[in-house]
Amino acid sequence: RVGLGSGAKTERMLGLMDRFLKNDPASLQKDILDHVEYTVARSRFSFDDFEAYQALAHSVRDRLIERCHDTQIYLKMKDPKRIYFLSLEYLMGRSLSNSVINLGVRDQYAEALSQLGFEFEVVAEQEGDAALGNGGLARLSACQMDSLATLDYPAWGYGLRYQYGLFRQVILDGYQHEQPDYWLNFGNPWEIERIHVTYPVKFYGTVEEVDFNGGKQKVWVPGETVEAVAYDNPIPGYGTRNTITLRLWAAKPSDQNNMESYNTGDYINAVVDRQRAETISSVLYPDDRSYQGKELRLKQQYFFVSASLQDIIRRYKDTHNNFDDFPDKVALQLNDTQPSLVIAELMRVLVDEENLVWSKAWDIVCKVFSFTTHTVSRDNLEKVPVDLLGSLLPRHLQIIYDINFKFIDDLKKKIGTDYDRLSRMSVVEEGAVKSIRMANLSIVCAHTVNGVSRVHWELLKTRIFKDFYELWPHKFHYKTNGVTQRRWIVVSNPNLCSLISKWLGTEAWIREVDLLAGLREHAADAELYREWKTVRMVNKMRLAEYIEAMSGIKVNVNAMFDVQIKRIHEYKRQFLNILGIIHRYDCIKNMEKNDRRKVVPRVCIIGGKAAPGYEIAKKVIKLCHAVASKINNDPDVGDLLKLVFIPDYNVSVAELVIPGADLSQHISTAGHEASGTGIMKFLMNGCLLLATADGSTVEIMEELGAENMFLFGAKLHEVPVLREKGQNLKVPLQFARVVRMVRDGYFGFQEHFKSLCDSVESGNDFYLVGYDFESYLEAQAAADKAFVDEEKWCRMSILSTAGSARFSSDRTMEEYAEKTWGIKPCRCPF
Ligand code: F58
Repeated sequence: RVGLGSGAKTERMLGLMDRFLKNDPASLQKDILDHVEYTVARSRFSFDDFEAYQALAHSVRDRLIERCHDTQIYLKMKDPKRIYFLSLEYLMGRSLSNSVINLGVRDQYAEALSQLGFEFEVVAEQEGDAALGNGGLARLSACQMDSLATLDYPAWGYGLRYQYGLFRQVILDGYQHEQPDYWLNFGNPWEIERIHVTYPVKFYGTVEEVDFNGGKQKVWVPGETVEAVAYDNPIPGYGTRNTITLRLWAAKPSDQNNMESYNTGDYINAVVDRQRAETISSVLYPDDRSYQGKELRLKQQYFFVSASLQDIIRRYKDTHNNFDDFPDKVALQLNDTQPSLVIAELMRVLVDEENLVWSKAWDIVCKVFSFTTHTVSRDNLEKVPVDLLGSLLPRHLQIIYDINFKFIDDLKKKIGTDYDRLSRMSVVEEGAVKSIRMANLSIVCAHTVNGVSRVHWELLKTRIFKDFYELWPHKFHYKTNGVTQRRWIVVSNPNLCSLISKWLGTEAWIREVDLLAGLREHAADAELYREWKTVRMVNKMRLAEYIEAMSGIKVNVNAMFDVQIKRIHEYKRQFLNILGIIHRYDCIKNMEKNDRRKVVPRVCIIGGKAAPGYEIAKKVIKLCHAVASKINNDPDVGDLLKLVFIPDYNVSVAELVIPGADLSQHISTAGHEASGTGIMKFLMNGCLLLATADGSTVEIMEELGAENMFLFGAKLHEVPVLREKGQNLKVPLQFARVVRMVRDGYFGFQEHFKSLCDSVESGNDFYLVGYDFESYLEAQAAADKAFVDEEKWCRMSILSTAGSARFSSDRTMEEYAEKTWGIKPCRCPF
């Protein structure tokens, strides 16, 4: 093996430089053809677009592997403090375009392909999405990985390699149906199976006390062992050789159990039984509402956490022989509470296996963890029933009890015998189902608790974690979320990307995003307007083609494209959007023919998945289809209004839709969206925003100026007061009218929509759909007015992109690195 270290070795290493794979079009072409022949096993004289994709992907993969290895060798030599990002969900989407752009070889590949008679865009379209997550939290992890790599941070991502990602949404008769996502069926060239990187993960069993050093020591005697196998997904940085790794674990049967059953003669059943181990990593839970206390889910969590920690400790031990420096070398980031069992696991390893005394172990644990929460509601916090935890992980339950015992003991000394408060803050919740509060456990042990926007931080301090904030105000911070401009401009909107670079006179903004603000000085330039509008029109045409291909609906590209794409949720209020569309339709119908000429034509686009068990959200999808079929077939309306539901919304659909949107809606009831990140992607792409003052929108408004967006709705502090009013809350007549239309069966399915209508009836309208309706319509009218003034609209659009720099995940990751993790960039010099 060649390693780095001594001068001579480094020399030798540098001598190997010219072994790097070459990136000129001729070399790339040869690589692609080799992969067609030897990897895909098709003839190089005859292969189709999909096979071209596979070969191309493998050739990119070779380059990624090379960089991954170089990065790891360099990091090993430098041994900096590393950040380990633990998340049970990642929504990576497609990898090809992103990888070749970040590697700086997109044009070379496009040329190589074109000489072979293929078109890069067509080939890239062959790729399916990696959808190992639900929504915002999962896509955020993916954006952050891209930023960590680009900014040269010594980072690792850890997660689970689900065999089935988020379900595919199929619409039949307007109803959502869920189908499994067989994403691995055609192979996955973006992962590297590390058959030698495996760890045993144990479950069940008992805890026994044994004599140790003159005292007693608790020992866990597990009942079942499953093997975790590493699959590495390289994440290339842009403009750097650094390529970090997202290591995902798959469950495999272990050789360590069931040996007995082989000897009993029941060979077949023994094999089948072993194979069941694989179910742990088989499917992603598709609910993004709250955590479920299901055994399989808990198994997934522990499986992922245990394997990751073994890997992290193994790497640490490569260069250290005790744990004194652990907090100086390792930062562990908990992406919400799903990974929080790792706290008990690290305590167990340090105390039971490494024989550290409890206080020393606890000291280490308290220095390494930081916790980010993504929720605003106390009701959605994760609770694990004690019975479940006790049977699956008996030793961990004891450790959590011990942590809590000491915590409550200290707390009593500080706050006395305020039993209500003590019981609220306890890690253990007493009650019908005794449970562990994973958020409390995380807060107790983390040195930092981060919210995801400023508003979210306020809510953490004043509502959700008020008791903890009062105890430890220094722990609570926020890092406003961001998204990566590489994926959300460079990959998804190449025309806008070139235009921005042209007007800024540099491509440097792709790494130094603050440069985007430079567009402001051109915001009144007529030439930029012309070019900006052309780019936007081309994107709209691309979107219109997609809509027609998918739904058969022809849309007018001169109409305003008004988009709401995100998970379907009551708090996100897609229902409000649809009721607004019904109102618009109703107005058009009741207008004199001549007046219809004044209507600003709209194409309303809605997309998103509802959790499979979320009845009311599924009804919203059905309503959208019912209303669409009425409107889209009404000759009175024609091109003035169209409603389109985009099925199976995912990352790659977002990449197509966002650049083509004129207006996007982010209309959650104030106080319900922790941050929102979709809005940032629209902002970067010069789409105007119609939004409530919720989550990160408040900060976006400060950056852009309220005059450059369309804001409406009850403010955060008004919401509780309005809810108090209940039935006495005044709702506008137009609202009553549109709800009545749905209720009376104007769009059919009267019985089906009853509960939906009931949910916004006065006294019952928790999300204040009725109350906000009037100001919503006003904001929509303001958007119509602005759209007619093309110059004004274009200026607002340019200012949106120019004002988006602060919402880049590069900024978020720098803040985390500096303020939370204490890590520094470590750039591979090769
Ligand atoms: C989302 N949370 C927030 N949770 O809703 C959104 O405002 C924020 O922008 C985003 O995180 C990123 O910070 C979210 O997506 C989940 O999906 C959980 C999955 C597990 C069950 C509970 C919800």
